Amino acid sequence: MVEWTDQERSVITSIFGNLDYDDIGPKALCRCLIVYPWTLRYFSSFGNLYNSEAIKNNKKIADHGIKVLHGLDRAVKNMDNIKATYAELSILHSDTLHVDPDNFRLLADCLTIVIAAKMGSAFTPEKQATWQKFLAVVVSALGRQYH
Ligand code: HEG
Repeated sequence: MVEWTDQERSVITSIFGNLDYDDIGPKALCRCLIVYPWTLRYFSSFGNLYNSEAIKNNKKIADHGIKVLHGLDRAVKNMDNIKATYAELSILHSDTLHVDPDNFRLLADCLTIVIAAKMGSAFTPEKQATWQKFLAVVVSALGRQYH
C-alpha cells in the first residue's frame, strides 16, 4: 500500500488541476508514438500514421491522448486505491489490447517531458519526484493483471 503525504497529494492535485487535457494529452501520446515507433502497432485502425506530421495531425490519436489523461484522473481521485481503480483497465490492456506493459512507462515518461516543458521552472525537482512516484504507482497498477 502506497503512502502519500499531504504535501504529495497537494502537488499531484495541483499539477492535474492546471493541466489542459486537450493540449497535453495529444502531445504526450504523439511524442510516445514518434520517439518509440513500435508503440504505433496498437493503433493500426487509427488511419494515417505514416510519419510524425501524420501522427500529429491524426484526430483519433489526439482524442485518444485526451482519453488517456481522463484515465489518469481516475488515479488522482483514488490515490489510496490506485491498484483496484485500474484492475479493469489493466485487464483490457493485457487480455484484449495485448499492449506490452513496458510501454506504460514510455508513455508516462513522455507525459512527464511534456508537462515539464509546459510548467518550466515551476516543475521543481521536488515536484518531479512526487510526480514520478505517482506515475510509477499508475504504471505498476496498469501492469498488475498481466500474467
Ligand atoms: Mg491505453 C484504451 C488509458 C497506456 C494503447 N487506454 C485506453 C482507454 C483508457 C486508456 C482510459 C480506454 C478504455 C476503454 O475504452 O474502456 N492507456 C491508458 C493509460 C495509460 C495507457 C492511463 C498509461 C499511462 N495505452 C497505453 C499504452 C498503449 C495504449 C502505452 C500502447 C502503446 N489504450 C491503447 C489502445 C486502446 C487503449 C490501443 C484502445 C484504443 C481504441 O481502440 O479506441
